[in-house]
Amino acid sequence: MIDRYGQIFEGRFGGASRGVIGAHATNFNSGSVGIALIGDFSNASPPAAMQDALNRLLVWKMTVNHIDPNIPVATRGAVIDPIIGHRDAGAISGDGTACPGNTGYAILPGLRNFLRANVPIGVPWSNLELSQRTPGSVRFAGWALDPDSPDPVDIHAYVDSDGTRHLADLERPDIGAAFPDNGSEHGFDITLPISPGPHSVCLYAISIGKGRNDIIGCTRTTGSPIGFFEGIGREPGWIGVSGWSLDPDTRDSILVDVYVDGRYIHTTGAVVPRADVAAVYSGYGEPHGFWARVPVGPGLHTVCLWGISVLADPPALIGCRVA
Ligand SMILES: [Ca+2]
Repeated sequence: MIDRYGQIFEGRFGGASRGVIGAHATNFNSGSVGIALIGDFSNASPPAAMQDALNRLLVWKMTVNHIDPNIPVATRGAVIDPIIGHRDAGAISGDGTACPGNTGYAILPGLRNFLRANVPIGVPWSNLELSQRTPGSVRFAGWALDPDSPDPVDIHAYVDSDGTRHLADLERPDIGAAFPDNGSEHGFDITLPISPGPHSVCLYAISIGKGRNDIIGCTRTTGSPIGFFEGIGREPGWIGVSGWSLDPDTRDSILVDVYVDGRYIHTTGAVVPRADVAAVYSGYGEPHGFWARVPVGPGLHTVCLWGISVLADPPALIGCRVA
C-alpha cells in the first residue's frame, strides 16, 4: 500500500523473502503482487510522490523476482502485460470493478514505460567483499554471476585506463545455494600490480546474454600516508601524543611531523609495533605506531600530526587535537 506522501506499507507480513497470498484481486491473489494506492483516483490523479514510490517499488519487486517488463505473461487463460490494473484482472475473472479509477488507470502506460527503461533485467549480480591495498598491489575478492547463465562471468579490471580480463570461476558453495539455477563457480580473488601513488581501480562484471555490464566496485588508492591520532595528554610544560601511520607504498616505518599551533616542532618515527594495525592492513607489518612528547607553554594548544610520504606524494594530515 502506498500513501499520498509516497510512504510504502506492507499489507500482509512476509518481508522481502517470504511472499504471502494477498486478497487484492479475485483469482489473481496468488502468483502476483497487489499494490494499492490509498485514495480515490476516479478523477484526481495519484500525487507525484505516490507515483514515484510506485515506480521504485515495482523496479525493486521486478528486479528481485526476475520479471522482465517487456515480456507478456500467460496466466488464467489470458496473455497479459506483467503490469495490469485491478479492473483488467476483474475483466478476466468476471469480477467487474472500476479500480484503480480512471485517472489511476491512466498512469499504467507511463508506469510500464518507466519499468521497461529501469528494471535491470539480465544485469550481472555481484558483491565486492574485499578491497585491500598492499605495497605494489591491490587485491579484490568477492563474487559475480549473470542471472542468464550458470557460466562464470568475465571481469574486466581497470587500474586507471589499463584493463585486464579475469574470470569469476572460483567455487562458492554459498552462492550456489543462494542462486540454485546459476551454479556455484562464481567467486573471484584478483591481485593487480599497482605502481606507487594514487590510482582509480574499478571492476566490471561482463553480462552474458541480456542486460548491460555492471560495476562491481571502484576504489581510489592513495599514495599519501594514512593513520590515526589516538591519544593526547598534558603535563606541565609538555604535551604527549600517540597514534599510528603508514604509507601505502611501503612496508617500512615512516616519519610523523608534529606541529603545535601551526608551527613545526618535532619529527618522530612511526616505529612502535602495532599488531592491531597489521591485522587490518595486512602486508604492511607491525612497526607503524608512534608516540611523541613536545614542550609547550601554558594554555591550550592545537597539535597537528602529519604522515610523511616515502615518495613524491605530499604529507598527509593524520589529525589535529587540542590540549
Ligand atoms: Ca545478462
